[in-house]
Amino acid sequence: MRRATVTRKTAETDISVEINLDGTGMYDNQTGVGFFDHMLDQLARHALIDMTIRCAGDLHIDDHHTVEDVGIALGQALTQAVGDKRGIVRYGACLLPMDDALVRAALDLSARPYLVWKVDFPTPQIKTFDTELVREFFQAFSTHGGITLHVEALDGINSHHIAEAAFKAVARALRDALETDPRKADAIPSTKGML
Ligand SMILES: [Mn+2]
Repeated sequence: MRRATVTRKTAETDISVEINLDGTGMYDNQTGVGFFDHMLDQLARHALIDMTIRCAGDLHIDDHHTVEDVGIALGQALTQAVGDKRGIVRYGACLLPMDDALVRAALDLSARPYLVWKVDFPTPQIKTFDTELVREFFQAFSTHGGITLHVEALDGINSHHIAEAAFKAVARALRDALETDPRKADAIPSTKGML
């Protein structure tokens, strides 16, 4: 089983992340930011990653440190759990509709972090959650997870749907990338011989 546990404590946040990449998408995510928990639940459920996250963050300031630092810790956990990437598919992509929203995600578990983010939100907030933090999460997650990640919203008029479609699209792409390639289960998926 590809599992990892990461704890990360700073003056701003105190985080624990437990994941199992070979799970069934069970989740228990409690960060103190309701909408963000809802998004992390989508990531777990649709990537079929078992995920338990706790964060005690400085929410009296705003949600920024909590969202960014959970992205860092979750990315670190992914890097640990995926190990040398032997036998995995490596690439994944998904075109995901959710009502009005349509989001495309394509990713490479390359160890070369790069984020292309073309997602505009029609509103600056979803309830009290700042929509600009969605990008902050994926920037941190892709950097520390070693992911080349492209996300583009092709359509959408509702911020909740656009954000949720983005998380689900990345989740589905991640699920495919993490699968074992049945024709090459014993090899690192690179002509370089390492990733
Ligand atoms: Mn929702």
